[in-house]
Amino acid sequence: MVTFRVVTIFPAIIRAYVGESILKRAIAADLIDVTVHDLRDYATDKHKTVDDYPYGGGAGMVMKPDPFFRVIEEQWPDRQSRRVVLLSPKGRTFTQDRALSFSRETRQTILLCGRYEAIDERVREALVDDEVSIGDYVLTGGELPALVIIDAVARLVPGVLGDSRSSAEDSFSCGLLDYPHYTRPEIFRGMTVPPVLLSGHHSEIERWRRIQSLRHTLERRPELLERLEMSQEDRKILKELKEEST
Ligand code: JCZ
Repeated sequence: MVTFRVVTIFPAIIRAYVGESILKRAIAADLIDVTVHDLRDYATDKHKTVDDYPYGGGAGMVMKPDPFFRVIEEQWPDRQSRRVVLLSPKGRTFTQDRALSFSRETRQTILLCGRYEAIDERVREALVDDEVSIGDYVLTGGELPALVIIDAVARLVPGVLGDSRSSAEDSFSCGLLDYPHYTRPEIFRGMTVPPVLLSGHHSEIERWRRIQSLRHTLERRPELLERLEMSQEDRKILKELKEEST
């Protein structure tokens, strides 16, 4: 089972999200397990302080090391059975490939969510195995990144999506952006559905979808095409799409 342990001063943020929809079901079905640990419970003073002023001065507060050491040493003392992940804009970027490797992790994944300006460097030095960013923008804390990781990983665990949906068909799993989708009605506010989708010709529908995926990827994310394993047919379609745009 894939197990996430989230350390945060805002446990309600994590519980709210994993308590709904697909993650709620996956947890109830014992496909994944998420527990939330309030960092303040591991502060030792009467005000439950988890931050302090930075040595050397400067703006903002720094998270104290002691509560992190205490929660980890008390809850997960065995180094071999844990993988401590710090969420931070300084980490390596989280991708679909990394989501897949998290989904195959046998150790408990411990997600450390910071707040404030920074975290005492000795947490990294002594406790953190892996530092992960979800993208090049700055948030106010690690809770949303932790939820992004849990969400992206959970849907790759066999059984979580149900058998009618396969994560293998996703954008990024196949290396291309998704094609356009339509549902009823056939005409909505004067806008129609591409006739090929109503034709019942399955091979033509597949080809149309492949063309659309290649078109959108070429227009919006051309760098994804460099990593793609392309068939002769794909190469021909791409050549035509490139000629179209000139
Ligand atoms: C703690 N601010 C933790 C992570 N990818 C990404 N963007 N922003 C973060 C992040 C920001 C934070 C903290 C305070 C993570």
